[in-house]
Amino acid sequence: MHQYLLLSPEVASARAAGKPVVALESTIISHGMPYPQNVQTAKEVEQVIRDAGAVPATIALLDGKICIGLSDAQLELLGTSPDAIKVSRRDMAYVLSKRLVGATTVAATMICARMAGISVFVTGGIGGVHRGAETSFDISADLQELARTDVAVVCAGVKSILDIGLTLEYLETLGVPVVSVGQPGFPAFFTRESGFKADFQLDTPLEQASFIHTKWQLGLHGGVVVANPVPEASAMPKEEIDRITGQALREAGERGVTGKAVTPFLLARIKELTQGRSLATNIALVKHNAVVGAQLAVALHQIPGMQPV
Ligand code: PSU
Ligand code: MN
Repeated sequence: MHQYLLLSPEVASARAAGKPVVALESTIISHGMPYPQNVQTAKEVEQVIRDAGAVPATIALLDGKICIGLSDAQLELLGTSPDAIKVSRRDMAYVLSKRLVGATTVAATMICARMAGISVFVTGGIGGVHRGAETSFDISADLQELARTDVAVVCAGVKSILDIGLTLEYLETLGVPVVSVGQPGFPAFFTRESGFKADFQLDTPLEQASFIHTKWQLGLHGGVVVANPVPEASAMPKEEIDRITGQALREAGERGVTGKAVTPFLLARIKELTQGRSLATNIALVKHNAVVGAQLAVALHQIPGMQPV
């Protein structure tokens, strides 16, 4: 075990018993949703994973340690602390060496999950290529991480705050496969269709597990995007979300929001402009992803040679 890792009692006993574990990120708690829904959702998502036969491990950086699995008090701290730092790959050493409160993004959560031998990670949406990236150079470090770190990331696609077409092009260049679940189309987070197709449709956990195992057996390092569309009943109307996304993007430009503040700003504005309805969609899709991720972890776990090292 790496000296920086600290496993919660639940995760430690899951590992000792050889049970499948699913990683969860903490930026979604600190910077992705408002309090108290953030903490409540985090707990509910963990329970969905338990009910589906796996063990949840929410990841954060606390007191100089990479915490794999968090207590209720630690979830509360992340959900309420204005000082929680959004941590991507470049921020990890700073936050750990300074013993600050760090909420991990998709990129940082992948790194930590890999260190702990966890192969499946569930979130809402991944970062990507921002609109206007040709001048801003704003491309999420999540994409580079997917290129190099061996973790399957279950998400509901990417939000249309991003340039979805360019995000998929970038993933293709990096050799990251994009798999869709239940439909050929790549989902757009709040809505089920982005207008783009995923690379491969794999509907069952067994097919997904076999694909991922084969990739890694081939020595093809890096992640896989498992894109699971929001349930029909929870999806937002496309015209509404497009209009509101446009407004949030204009405001970010007018206020000069840049760097790591861009994504949290857009998420918060979309929530305000939809009077919280986007939050309900967000919560529903993360829970749905938790089911798919837990089933995938169970299936992967049954493949010989896939047990955590
Ligand atoms: N997209 C969402 N919700 C989120 C995020 C992205 O729909 O909470 C968070 C994730 O933690 C993701 C991060 O890894 O934002 C990407 O930030 P950036 O664009 O600054 O790389
Ligand atoms: Mn960015």
